[in-house]
Amino acid sequence: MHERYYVELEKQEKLISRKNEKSDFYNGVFDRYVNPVLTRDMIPLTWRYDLDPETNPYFMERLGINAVMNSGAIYLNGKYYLVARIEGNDRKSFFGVAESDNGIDGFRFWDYPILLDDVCPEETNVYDMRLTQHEDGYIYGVFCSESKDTSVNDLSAAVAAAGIVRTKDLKNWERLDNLTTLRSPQQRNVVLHPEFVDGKYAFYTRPMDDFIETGSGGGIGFGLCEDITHAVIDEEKMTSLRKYHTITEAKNGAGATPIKTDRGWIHIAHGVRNTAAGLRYVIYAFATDLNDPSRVIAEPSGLLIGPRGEERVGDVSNVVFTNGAIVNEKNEVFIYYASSDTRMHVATTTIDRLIDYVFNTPKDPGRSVECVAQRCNLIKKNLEYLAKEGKS
Ligand code: M1P
Repeated sequence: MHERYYVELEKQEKLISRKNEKSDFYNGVFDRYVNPVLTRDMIPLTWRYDLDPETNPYFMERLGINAVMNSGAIYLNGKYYLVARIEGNDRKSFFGVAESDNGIDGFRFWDYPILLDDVCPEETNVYDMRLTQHEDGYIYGVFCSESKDTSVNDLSAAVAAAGIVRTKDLKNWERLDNLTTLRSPQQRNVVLHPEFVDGKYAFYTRPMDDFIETGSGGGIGFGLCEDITHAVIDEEKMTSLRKYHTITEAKNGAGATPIKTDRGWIHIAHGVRNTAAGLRYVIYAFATDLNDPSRVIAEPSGLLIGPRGEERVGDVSNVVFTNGAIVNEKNEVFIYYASSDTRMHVATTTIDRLIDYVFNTPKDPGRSVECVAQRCNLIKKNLEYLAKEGKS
């Protein structure tokens, strides 16, 4: 064995076993943590190096990893699992399962990444899996299946579709047909709802006219299908809409599988706006009706999580993106999010706090003058309160 192997192994062990702590960030809604939960340096050495000195005398990384990001999440038998998007130096993404006992540190990848059935010869890239523990007994993974668009004379043109797999143990994965949406040529950020709706499988979709631009796609869609093994959605209703001069103006997309609460389904999604420095991605939340999960019933104003500090910088800077959250038996909530398409973080809160945030944060009134009036009302209430308490 090359001596450098032991040095690298020790460095990695230190990184994986270091305790994560809450940072001093405070807003009362959620806690941030000092360390990321997954980085490319946590990818097993066996995935990157040839350990045999005969064939790798310089102990060179033969298959490097560029980033570990947008991860689906699930809580099973008291363990926290992330199905991470791992991007090789070759720009191709794939999935790997990382497991932790507490959800905030100690995430360790299993021996092998997930090798999906090779059923789509045209598929070039896969990424951003959402995991849904469905009431039919399966765990579904819905991800973006990307292929080259051969219908136009443009080297970069691509088509995004929703791939679907299912499993019971995160080890054996059965690939099903890609989702077909009859009225949308492209789909990304598709999430399976955990319960049947009107006896059918229900998906949150993100209709798009093209690979990057959503174009006429007005926001997060919702559609039903009879047969998950050959999923076809005819009509997509709109749920959370893109709106002018908000965090969702350019596009938005479903993120974590919706969380069921007494007050409604809580959705943690992403919103995108354009800036002179490029697209800015933030995470926001909304709630839909328990009986009609397509009907938005609460929309707190603005962003829930924005990129801060070091999170701002990476391969695609100024981005935070979520596609996985976990609720444990203590009603603690773990929101997993990637920063700048580079590494994974966790933010923690509770169901009670999330409900309070989603249902009691004022709505965005839509115009500066009304936003100032909204803030003045808060200030007036606070000054009156302070006076009453003798603290003014
Ligand atoms: O680079 C930021 C994100 O861009 C895409 O998001 P959307 O589908 O909303 O455009 C996704 O490809 C995502 O993976 C990526 O993090």
